[in-house]
Amino acid sequence: MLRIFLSVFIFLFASLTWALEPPKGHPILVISGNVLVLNSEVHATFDREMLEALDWREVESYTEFSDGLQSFAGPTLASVLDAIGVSEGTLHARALDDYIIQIPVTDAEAFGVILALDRNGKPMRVRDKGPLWVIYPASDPSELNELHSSRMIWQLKSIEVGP
Ligand SMILES: Nc1nc2c(c(=O)[nH]1)N[C@H]1C(S)=C(S)[C@@H](COP(=O)(O)O)O[C@H]1N2
Ligand SMILES: [Mo]
Repeated sequence: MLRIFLSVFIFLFASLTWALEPPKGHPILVISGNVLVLNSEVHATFDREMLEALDWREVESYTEFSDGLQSFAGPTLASVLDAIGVSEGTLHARALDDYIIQIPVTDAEAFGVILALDRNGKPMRVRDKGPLWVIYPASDPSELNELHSSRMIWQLKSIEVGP
């Protein structure tokens, strides 16, 4: 009896911690495909407030595009994937300009990738490569490489999670 009670309790607790509320604000990022936790019929959609509640980091980084060290802030990609139960596979990331690039899920942890919303303390607008820019932090210009640069997709709007 106790065992049944305990498993019901654990199940309820697990489903509570895994629920994802639908966004109240303007949707910024839509993730679909092999996703365990959804907040609409087929997507996990995030607004800024939801992204702010994840593992928020501020990193000083060089990019191929910008001059000198820039400060970027946003949730780690790992925490976004964690929130929707994605632990393996490939992210097919798409930008507003329809640039598409594949990002292995393993990059999230391996390179401390963040989904930057702010640059130098300000939210990035679409004209500043926002609202989301995938950043592979590089504290020295010598750490920049063409593979990671090509995965640093700006104006990111959606991700399809595939095998
Ligand atoms: N949305 C979007 N992101 C993108 C690209 C693009 O064309 N569109 N180009 C990628 C490539 S191939 C590189 S090398 C880096 C840096 O490109 P840049 O030096 O032209 O800024 O951004 C990446 N992110
Ligand atoms: Mo590139």
